[in-house]
Amino acid sequence: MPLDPETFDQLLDTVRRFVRERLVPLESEVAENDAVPPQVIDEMREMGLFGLSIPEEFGGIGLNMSEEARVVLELGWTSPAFRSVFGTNVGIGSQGIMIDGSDEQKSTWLPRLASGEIIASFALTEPEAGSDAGSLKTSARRDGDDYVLNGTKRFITNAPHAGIFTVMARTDPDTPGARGVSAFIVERESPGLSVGKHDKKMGQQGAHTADVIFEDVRVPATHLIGGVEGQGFKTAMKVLDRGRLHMGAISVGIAERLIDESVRYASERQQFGKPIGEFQLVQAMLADSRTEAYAGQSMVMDAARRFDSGENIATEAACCKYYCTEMVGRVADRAVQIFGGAGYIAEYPIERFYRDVRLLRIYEGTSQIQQIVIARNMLREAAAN
Ligand code: COS
Repeated sequence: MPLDPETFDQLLDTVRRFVRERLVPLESEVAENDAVPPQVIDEMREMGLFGLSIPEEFGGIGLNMSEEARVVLELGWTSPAFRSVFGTNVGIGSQGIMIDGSDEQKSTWLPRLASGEIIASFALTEPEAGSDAGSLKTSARRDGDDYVLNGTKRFITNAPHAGIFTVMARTDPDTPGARGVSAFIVERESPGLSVGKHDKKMGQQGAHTADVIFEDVRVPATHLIGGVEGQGFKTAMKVLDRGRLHMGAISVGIAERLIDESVRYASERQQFGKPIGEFQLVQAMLADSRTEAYAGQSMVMDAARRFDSGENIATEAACCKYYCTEMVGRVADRAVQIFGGAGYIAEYPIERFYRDVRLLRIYEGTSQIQQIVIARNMLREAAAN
């Protein structure tokens, strides 16, 4: 259910002001300390940001995908580390429960995720199973009323802060590939579950990833998402379809910030006796960035509208993720070029964003995986007709 336009505009305005007035001034501090201040996280809770996509009946704001995309475009104006604080609750951490969870699973967990009381992480990737997610090895062996989980998950966003994990594990050791995989809700406090030290990364300081290790972790059978074995890979793919659209939106948002920075710098910086923005070679870079960001935004909003009308958007979501994350990489590269030497030093935000956006082309499916998804779907459709 979409919000009434007035309420939605108010939300958008509140988020825009919070991002620009509260978060932007904290960017360097967050990058330096590799942490978002707890007080800011409390403010995010109060604003309802953890529950943006969770339906109102479970205590969230219940935005549809088009509305969520517009909010995410605003969030892109600042360091992606801020969005990561609540991003997994809005997206990949909660959506497995939302899409395929039982009524009881929804009413148990969604209100706590919507309020930000607990954080949810999505645990798919393993040391040996990245792009080939269907080959995952973490096992879930049925034992009475429980499953017993063993294995290691890698690069799990928000793992150090998570209260629950959506874990994809193999319930059927005799079925290789996607069909033997099931999805579980696993509580952080479960005996045998440990979280590794958080990884040192190229960028996105303040957002944390870590290994999650399962050693004979007993999970009640009631925590099997949807109560059906063998559906976990499909759940993960559906979660990622939505997540990839969200990634497209965040990329466009960051591109807008970088364009704003680039235009301001090009207007102020003088060389050869005039602002560098008066030189056509600089203008060409600005124009390319504006054109590409506009194309990205149009794609994201179109795919979001189709999603809201019930269409299968697996192809469109992959197109958005692929195009927009590559696009913001080019926009960031041009921003460094326009800033020249200043684009390379840490006093300006450009080099930080340049490093931050590099991850977007990798997580939630690399660009190459998106290409495969798009082309496979095209060929399947052609074969079906
Ligand atoms: N929605 C619903 N079901 C889907 C789906 C989707 N978007 N995509 C695939 N499926 C289903 C398929 O229909 C198939 O079902 P059947 O067995 O009933 O036919 C099943 O899932 C397996 O699909 P597929 O055969 O395409 O699986 P593959 O092992 O070939 O893998 C890719 C497909 C490569 C696309 C998948 O592994 C992937 O997305 N990898 C990247 C993972 C990723 O994004 N990781 C990032 C970490 S998470 S932040």
